Amino acid sequence: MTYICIDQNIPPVMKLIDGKAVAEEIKSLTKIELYDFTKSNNRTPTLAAILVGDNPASKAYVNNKVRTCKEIGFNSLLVKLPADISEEDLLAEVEKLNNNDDVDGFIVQLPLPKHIDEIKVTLAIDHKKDVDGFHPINFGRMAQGLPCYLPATPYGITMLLERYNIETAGKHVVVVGRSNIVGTPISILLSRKTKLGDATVTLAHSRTKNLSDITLQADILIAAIGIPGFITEDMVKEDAVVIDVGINRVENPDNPETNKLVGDVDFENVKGKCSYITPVPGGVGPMTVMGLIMNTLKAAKKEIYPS
Ligand code: L34
Repeated sequence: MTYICIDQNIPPVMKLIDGKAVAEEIKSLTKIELYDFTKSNNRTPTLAAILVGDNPASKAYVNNKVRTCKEIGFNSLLVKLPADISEEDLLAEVEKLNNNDDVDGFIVQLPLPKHIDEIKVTLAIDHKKDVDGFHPINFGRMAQGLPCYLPATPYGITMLLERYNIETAGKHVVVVGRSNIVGTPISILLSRKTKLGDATVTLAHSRTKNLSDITLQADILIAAIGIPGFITEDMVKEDAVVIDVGINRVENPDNPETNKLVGDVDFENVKGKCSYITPVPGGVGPMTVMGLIMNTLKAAKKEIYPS
């Protein structure tokens, strides 16, 4: 018998984390859950979204959310408001949704125009309908490991890690970026004493010194800074898992009339070095939408807040 000698020094095979495909799997499972829900409750879960102004990126994201609701069979309600709406009038729209019994959960798509205080608006949302998980009650409950709506992007990331059997316990996770909607919550979530946590987390940001010394220690590197191609090959440890949360619109060299979507990671050069990587588009983005959908189903079932 002859044996083929396998070169032990071949580079590791990078595996793509296919957020689009995982989102499709979850959609199928959600349809089954929805069937049971509508049969026993005689109603359909309803998600509402408030979209202020006409920021093209926000429009695209909200449209994805509305389209996904339709595909699954949820009701959706899109409230479009002009960019020059007053804060008072926007707060009145929030109040209407708080009081609308047909609406299980709703979101106010961010960013809002500069003249509106985002914190004030977030605080005005009934935390029981806050399927974005941005209200301090949900955020605080998340930090303490109590039942809550998890913010959609961190929720989506944990679903991807779970689906690809990527262990987090004892791993060093480095998060780059400390926003309220991604960097800060994902760093808390992954450090909690839970199945998808138990990691040692470093939260790095714009004031971090010697950033690459830190990112090079990451078993799992989460980039959420909003700067195209910021994470370069020399910042990534061999075999690391790379989660790219950035969605940046840059000019498309092939067609200057259109925009190209790129992440915070220099994908082409980093992909050969890591064990897993999420692409942009088709990585975290579709899972953010699924995080929101899962929260909406939880809201309809009154799973987090029974009364
Ligand atoms: N209130 N504001 C609120 N809730 C949120 O959860 C968000 N976010 C972020 C911006 N503001 C928000 C989103 O919805 C980012 N985000 C989001 C949602 C969906 C997608 C990306 C970001 C998405 O679907 N991305 C696709 C491509 C979309 C496109 O073609 O533009 C992807 O494949 O990455």
